[in-house]
Amino acid sequence: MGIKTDKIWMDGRLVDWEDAKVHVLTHALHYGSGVFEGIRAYETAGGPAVFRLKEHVDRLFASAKLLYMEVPYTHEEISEAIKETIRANNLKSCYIRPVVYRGLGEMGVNPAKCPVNVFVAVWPWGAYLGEEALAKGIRAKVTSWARNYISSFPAKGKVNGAYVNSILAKMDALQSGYDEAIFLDTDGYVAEGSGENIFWAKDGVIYTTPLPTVLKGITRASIMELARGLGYEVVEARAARDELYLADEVWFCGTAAEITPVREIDGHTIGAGRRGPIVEALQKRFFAVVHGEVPEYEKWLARV
Ligand code: PPE
Repeated sequence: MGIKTDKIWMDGRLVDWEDAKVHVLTHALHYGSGVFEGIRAYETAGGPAVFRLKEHVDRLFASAKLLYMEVPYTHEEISEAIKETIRANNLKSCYIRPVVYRGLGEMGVNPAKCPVNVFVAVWPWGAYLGEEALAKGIRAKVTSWARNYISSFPAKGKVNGAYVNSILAKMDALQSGYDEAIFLDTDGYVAEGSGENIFWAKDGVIYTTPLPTVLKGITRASIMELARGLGYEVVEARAARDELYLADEVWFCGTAAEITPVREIDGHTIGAGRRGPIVEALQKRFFAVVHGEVPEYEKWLARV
């Protein structure tokens, strides 16, 4: 099992992986009342380094606030717990999953009597959509499920329960023979993937969808900054699906997916049908940064 490691941090201490258990009456298990993060640590010449740790921990606290949960630790304590868990598992690189959730107290939708619990798990996680996907691109489908309506879930929170929407879209795409889903929002505009933000390029300009309906992705923000640094114009634009069909390049990005080109959407070949030059340049820059090879972006790395 790829997710089996030695230790998981639970409510202030490291416990053996086998013992990291919760009661079946845990509130979050019934109602999805939790928030989470997905973070990566990469191997660098100076040992493992967590990519944009501060931004991820800040977003975890913002997500918790949106669910009226008070995290019983400081930002520094959570950051330290993350580093401690990586060290305890002796990993050179890994994916990191902190979860803040409503635990065991009372049943019923009202979570007020349930404690706020926290855990941090880490595991080695290779390319989210497959190693080949990074080089060759994937096939995506515009799913018939609309992205969570902004008045149904706070899009700026990474809320556990909201991911049922993503699960349905992902399964729809897979069952239709595609690799990943593209959500439209409830107005029919392109939103994001089941677990990624989306970008496209046309005539040398880079576009991504504006924030209100999508997760404020940390990879998204990083790509926007790196792309501008490489001299590209980056525009946030609402788009209908046909804009993607006619784009020169399309790609997904996220902590898990990193930068994954999309070579086909709904039977339409995108550009030349393979990884395009802009996404390749961005991948090159991104992977150099996360591996600590770009001194200017050392500021984005937290040594473990
Ligand atoms: N949109 C969604 C819906 C999303 O879940 C993610 C991350 C992003 C955009 C990109 O955000 P960021 O990681 O900050 O660049 N999805 C996480 C979970 C994936 C999973 O399958 O689990 C992730 O990439 O860690």
